[in-house]
Amino acid sequence: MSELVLHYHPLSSYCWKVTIAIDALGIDARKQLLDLADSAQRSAYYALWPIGKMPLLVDGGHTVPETSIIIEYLQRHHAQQGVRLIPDDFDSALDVRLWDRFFDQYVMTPMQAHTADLLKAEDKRDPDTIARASDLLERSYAILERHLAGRTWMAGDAFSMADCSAAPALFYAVTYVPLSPEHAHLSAYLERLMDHPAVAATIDQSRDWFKFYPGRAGLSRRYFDPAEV
Ligand SMILES: N[C@@H](CCC(=O)N[C@@H](CS)C(=O)NCC(=O)O)C(=O)O
Repeated sequence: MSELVLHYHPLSSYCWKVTIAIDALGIDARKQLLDLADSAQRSAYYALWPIGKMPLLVDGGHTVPETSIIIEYLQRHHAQQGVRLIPDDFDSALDVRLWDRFFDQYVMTPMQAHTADLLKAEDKRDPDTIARASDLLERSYAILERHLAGRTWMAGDAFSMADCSAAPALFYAVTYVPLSPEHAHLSAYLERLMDHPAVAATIDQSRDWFKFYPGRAGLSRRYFDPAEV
């Protein structure tokens, strides 16, 4: 069988979504560190996937972009027998895809807007963009809080692709817009996610990189202590 390679970066939230899925599906894949700031790596990567977003899965001669598609592909072609992140039942699968999309569109995107703003020179930062991003995060948290009452995972009874998206999206989002006491269900869910073995393994592999995360001031001391840098 050809080698599976995932082009990734240990700080990238979308890469976490896939590394969590790889682990949960019991798949062996080589993780190839991608540094888009390096011009040679960047042009080689753009030759593979001209959109230039990571991660990217390469399976022999076949390249698979876009995290949700990568996870569907991995489940179909490489997962351990019987292990599922997207259920076989159509309506249950649709629910997983809905919440996966929710996290990508309404949590990851505003969270990334915060990171992108911090990467700009101070005089180029845009408070209006940040206010809009924070407002969207607050509204998403309120929807999630209602949805999670009485639930363990986002969709159905089992850990799914929706939870793979939720873990990195929420991990980083709360560094910019923290949860408050009114988010009791969401806070408990975030703790459950952090305790899931596949999530914990991905976070552990990224710990040494947190000192480079632009929003590190908001990271819990469980993950990053500025005094140790
Ligand atoms: N829709 C894409 C989003 C991927 C994405 O936004 N990746 C970020 C890293 S978390 C990226 O590649 N950023 C680098 C860039 O935009 O140059 C997916 O699901 O794969």
